[in-house]
Amino acid sequence: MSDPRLASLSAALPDLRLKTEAAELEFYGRDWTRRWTPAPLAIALPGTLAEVQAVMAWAHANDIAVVPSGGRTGLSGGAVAARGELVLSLERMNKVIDFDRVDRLMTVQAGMALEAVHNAAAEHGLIYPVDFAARGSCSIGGNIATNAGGIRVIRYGNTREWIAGLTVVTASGELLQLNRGLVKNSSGYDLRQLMIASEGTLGVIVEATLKLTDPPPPTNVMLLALPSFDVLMEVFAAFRERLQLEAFEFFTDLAIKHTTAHGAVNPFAEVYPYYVVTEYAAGDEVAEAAAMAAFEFCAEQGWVLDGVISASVEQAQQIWRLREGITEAVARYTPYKNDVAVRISRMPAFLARCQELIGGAYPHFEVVWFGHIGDGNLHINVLKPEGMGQDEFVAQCEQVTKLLAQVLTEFDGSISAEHGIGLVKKAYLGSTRGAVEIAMMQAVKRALDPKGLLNPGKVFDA
Ligand code: 2HG
Ligand code: ZN
Repeated sequence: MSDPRLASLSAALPDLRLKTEAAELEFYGRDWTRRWTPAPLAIALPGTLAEVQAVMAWAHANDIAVVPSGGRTGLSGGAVAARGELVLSLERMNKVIDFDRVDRLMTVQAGMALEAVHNAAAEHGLIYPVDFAARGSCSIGGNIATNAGGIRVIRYGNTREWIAGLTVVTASGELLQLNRGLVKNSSGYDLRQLMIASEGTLGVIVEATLKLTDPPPPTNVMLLALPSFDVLMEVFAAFRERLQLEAFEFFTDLAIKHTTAHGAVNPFAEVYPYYVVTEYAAGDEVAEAAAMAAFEFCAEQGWVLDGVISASVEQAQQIWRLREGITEAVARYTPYKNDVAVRISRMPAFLARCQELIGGAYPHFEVVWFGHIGDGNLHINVLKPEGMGQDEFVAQCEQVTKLLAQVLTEFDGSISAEHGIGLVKKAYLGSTRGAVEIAMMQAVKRALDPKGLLNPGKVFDA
């Protein structure tokens, strides 16, 4: 055992799985940001709720900081352990605990992968509708800790909407049962909602009771080619007026260049400047006709240049790969990411300002634009040029993010739409939240974690 402090943990919990090998510390100490050098004290992998409580009680008694850990697919450094923290991985706690057909609720352990949650819901003929590309690797606990969004928010909302109850272990190892699956509960503060998006700074989410719903009617996927950024919101409005949208996503020619280089197939013979992937209910002739009408209307206006409708599930998946594959396709350029949001109605003006700012600031960098345009959520990935040092690159990008943060304040937007603040956006929290609000959040943190041991330094410095 490398660190003498761990001896007392092993003595107290002889059955606890603990990892201390260098490769394991490296693996569990980082997330997808790859910006910080992992340096955890050790990795604890509890198998039961009681073990999680005991680990937290031990950490509390010994003043050891703890980083709760799921699939570590986060993009904001929220799950990074670079300062000698104990990583508390929930990966072994990955089972369905309960399903109730009348309540339409499924209780799962936090370490379950999102895709496994989807599959478990499907076994009961229902869906858990939150979905995004990292579904195979991310964990439901991490989704809740960041209030994950994704590609179906336009139809179903964020993770927050789908959580009917949480079991949480506090900083000192006590157990909280929050909301217990109730639909109605006006009995004071909703601590369940406080835990959602708290990024592991207020408690360790160990179990979650998820709401399930009916599967959507059959859907089709349409890929559209657009001539310019300016018509994007017009196309969105035209489609939303005529169709029940399940998703409405946008990306650029640069994005498609990278995803096709990574194995995705572009069904168009030409390369166009902008693209939309939309999925919509298409169960009958009326819906099919509405989809065609939306397309033809946009084509007549000159807002779309070309389009393809999926004719099979495989083709729908192929189209989705063009959008969902972007993060993976650009990962080798260690992108600097911004994940910003404004009200949907302000999107056109905001996009114009962003294009002006980003286009002017990075003429020497490749910038990949994409996002959940129907949610007012834009992803901006600046790709690190080959040969440029990581620190120099990040320093240049941070200068522009400062300006972007000012624009966001002007637009009443958010510096993080769905990825969280973590370490990456900590310096910009003030662009989105007022000073009084941040002081109150810090007070909440102190009340729930007086020793400041839960994921310290993430979101803000307490
Ligand atoms: C997505 O929408 C994810 O695909 C990742 O939120 C975004 O890589 C990104 O910047
Ligand atoms: Zn996204």
